[in-house]
Amino acid sequence: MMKEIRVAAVIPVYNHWKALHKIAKALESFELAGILVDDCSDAETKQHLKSVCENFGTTTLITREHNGGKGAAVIDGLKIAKSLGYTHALQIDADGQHDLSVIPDFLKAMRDKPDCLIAGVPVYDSSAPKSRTIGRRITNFWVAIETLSMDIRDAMCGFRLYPVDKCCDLISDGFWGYRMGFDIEIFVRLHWNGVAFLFLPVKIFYFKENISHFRMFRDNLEISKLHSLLFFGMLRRLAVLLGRKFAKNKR
Ligand SMILES: Nc1nc2c(ncn2[C@@H]2O[C@H](COP(=O)(O)OP(=O)(O)OP(=O)(O)O)[C@@H](O)[C@H]2O)c(=O)[nH]1
Ligand SMILES: [Mg+2]
Repeated sequence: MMKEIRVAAVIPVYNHWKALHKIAKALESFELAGILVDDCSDAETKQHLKSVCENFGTTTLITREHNGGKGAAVIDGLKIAKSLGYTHALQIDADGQHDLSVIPDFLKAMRDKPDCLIAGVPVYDSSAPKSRTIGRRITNFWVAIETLSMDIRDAMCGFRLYPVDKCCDLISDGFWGYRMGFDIEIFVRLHWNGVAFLFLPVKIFYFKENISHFRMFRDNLEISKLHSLLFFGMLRRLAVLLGRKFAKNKR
């Protein structure tokens, strides 16, 4: 018997509160539950998190005792989603940069292909900083090598709909990066495990008062280190990955 599909949004939160009400309202309008993971935010953000959860009964708040990074928070959210019986988790950034009107498109694609990872391809306007778009291209180049494929059109967009079980299988193995590298690493690892990807466009807004926690030096260093580990990870799996690639091309 097919498992009933249940979706929750998982939102890692670190000192981003301005868009929380708007996000919770959008989730409610799409009849989605929300799991907010507070990663040791400041008192002001905590106050807003509390008020959102009081106002939106479908929103659950998870509080981490130590700041672990975006990845650590998403992992906690995925574990909770599984324990609450959700089959799919929609990861959304808390800063309101994602265009949430695409949620129905993602849900439809997921219902058609429940084992697939449905991921966002960012659509930027002129407000996007050059450094971020260049960094993204470099990462996508490396991800193509690490997966020996062009299957992953974008590995950095934080808007994605995961099949929860497939992610939880990976979580028990541990990750190399728990901060900003996590979004990239989970994609490469899921691809190594044979998960199929489907990409849909998502508009990303860089509004003026946006607060970014992406630290140019620290996070780019983490991401560079991650790519070298993923590259050697690919070499260790080379025979399996090539075998799978040839079998796919033969079909
Ligand atoms: N849990 C947790 N979440 C974080 C941390 N840093 C950032 N986040 C969350 O991760 C998401 C993305 O963070 P941003 O700071 O916007 O980073 P970004 O979107 O990659 O960078 P920009 O494109 O510059 O906005 C948001 O939901 C943040 O609240 C952290 O240390 N812990
Ligand atoms: Mg952001």
